[in-house]
Amino acid sequence: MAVLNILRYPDPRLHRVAEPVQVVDERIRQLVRDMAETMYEAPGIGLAATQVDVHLRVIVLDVSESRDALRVFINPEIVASSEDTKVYEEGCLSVPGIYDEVERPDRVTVRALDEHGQPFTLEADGLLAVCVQHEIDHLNGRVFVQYLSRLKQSRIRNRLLKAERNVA
Ligand code: GNR
Ligand code: NI
Repeated sequence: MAVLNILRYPDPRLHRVAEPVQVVDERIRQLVRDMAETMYEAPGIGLAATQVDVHLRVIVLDVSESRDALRVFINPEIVASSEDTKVYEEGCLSVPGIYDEVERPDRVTVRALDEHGQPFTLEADGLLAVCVQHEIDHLNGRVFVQYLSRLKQSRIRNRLLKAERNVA
């Protein structure tokens, strides 16, 4: 097991589009274990492989209070979205310290493979729906700040670049 390094905005690698997993093998299961350890240690409620500089379509997520309900999504696809939307104050492990409102479909149906390569379908609402959409965006190279105004994006970029200089 290993805690992996999480890329931080505005790292250009966060905008790479992840490739589908061809075979769910032991290598993928090891990646899932390392991603889960990284998410719990952070701590966060979700993590996309893109955030740890692995450009494969793999997500881990745990929105439970008790932190004992890991969900794994390989090659996830949103097959249905509700017309009605909800605004939620989002944060991101790749954009530390920044929280802002994002509007998304309130409910989504997701199809994916589990860590054994078995297909499943999940109907998500509430925080689970927010998180799974946020993570699938990462796999498509999209960070939540891209839903905000250009002015906010540029302020966030400058703030994080300055923070980076101060730790180096
Ligand atoms: O830990 C996280 N919390 C969170 C809160 C509101 C909306 C989305 C998220 S996901 C985030 C972890 C993360 O960055 N996943 O990509
Ligand atoms: Ni994120």
